[in-house]
Amino acid sequence: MSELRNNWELGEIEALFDLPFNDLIYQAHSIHRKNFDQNKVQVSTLLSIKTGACPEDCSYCSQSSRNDTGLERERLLPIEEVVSAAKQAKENGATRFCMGAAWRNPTDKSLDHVINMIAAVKALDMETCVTLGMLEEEQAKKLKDSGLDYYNHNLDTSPEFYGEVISTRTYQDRLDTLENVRKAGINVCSGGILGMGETRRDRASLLQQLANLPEHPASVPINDLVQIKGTPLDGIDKLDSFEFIRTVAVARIIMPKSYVRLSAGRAEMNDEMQALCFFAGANSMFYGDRLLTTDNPDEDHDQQLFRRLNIESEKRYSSAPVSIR
Ligand code: SAM
Ligand code: DTB
Ligand code: SF4
Repeated sequence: MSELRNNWELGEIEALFDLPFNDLIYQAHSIHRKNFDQNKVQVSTLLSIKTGACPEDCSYCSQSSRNDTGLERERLLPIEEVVSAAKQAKENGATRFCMGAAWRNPTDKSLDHVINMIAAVKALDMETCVTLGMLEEEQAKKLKDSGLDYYNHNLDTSPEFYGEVISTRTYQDRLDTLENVRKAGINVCSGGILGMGETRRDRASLLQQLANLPEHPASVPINDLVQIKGTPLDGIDKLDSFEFIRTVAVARIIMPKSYVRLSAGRAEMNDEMQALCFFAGANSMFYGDRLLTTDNPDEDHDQQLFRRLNIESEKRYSSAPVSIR
């Protein structure tokens, strides 16, 4: 059994990043196969349940009202639309349905609507995940009582680089939300975005923050920035593919039992790069031709990729909390 550590020093993580590429992915893959079936990938499908007009100023996001991205705003979706999208996702093979809302935080009234959605999706025997922005302790408890399995709330980047990306909420706000989620007994899903102009040290520092939380997040989404016209980060230099794969590998090594999710940005990755990410320890991904507001590879393509790599999607309809201790 691999040892789970919550006391990673930045220098140790940077040293992993600095390893020769082959040594790094060999180490990551060895840890991966000790902890998981290396030929299985968990698949989640996303749905934007409330789109656009977000008061936050995240400089990567199509949904911030500060960014003139031409996105049409939508009100909270009716529950019937959510259920029909979830049914479709299940038919297509997803085991988890993730609902995202462009909010700074949910109001108590909107939370009640989301709670009804969670109950309806759970009734389809799917795992549920929501990402609704900052949460108070009481709100997290209500979500737990509704049977929610996962809450996604990303740290996004290192504490040092964070101020370059977002000014309307602090890093500590994010850590507080994660604490409220964890204390309520909901599985934490938290990761970040690469390719926003951060340094390798920032990537190491983001992973350090995640690994040194009191418990490793059950899932760690690693997003490659999707550049969106009208956002301040549009046009920034793309991150080198091998650096992305290195980050996946380091996440796998320092959080050996967490699901590492190959998240946004797959539409611009070739199949070979995705295969290397799976080898380096990614074992989850978003499946379905849409993320929240941008495109994801289409399902036929992903099914073909899985067949070419003999990868099976993980069938796991349990709603029991995943113990990663
Ligand atoms: N509004 C809520 C929040 O920010 O917590 C939930 C939805 S928000 C869209 C969820 C996450 O998606 C963000 O924290 C960010 O990590 C990721 N994301 C958003 N836009 C992205 C983009 N253009 N490229 C990559 N990841 C992105
Ligand atoms: C996460 O880390 N990535 C997902 C999910 N959590 C909510 C969102 C990606 C969004 C990509 C840009 C878009 O489609 O708007
Ligand atoms: Fe709003 Fe979330 Fe987009 Fe930030 S990432 S602007 S909080 S929807």
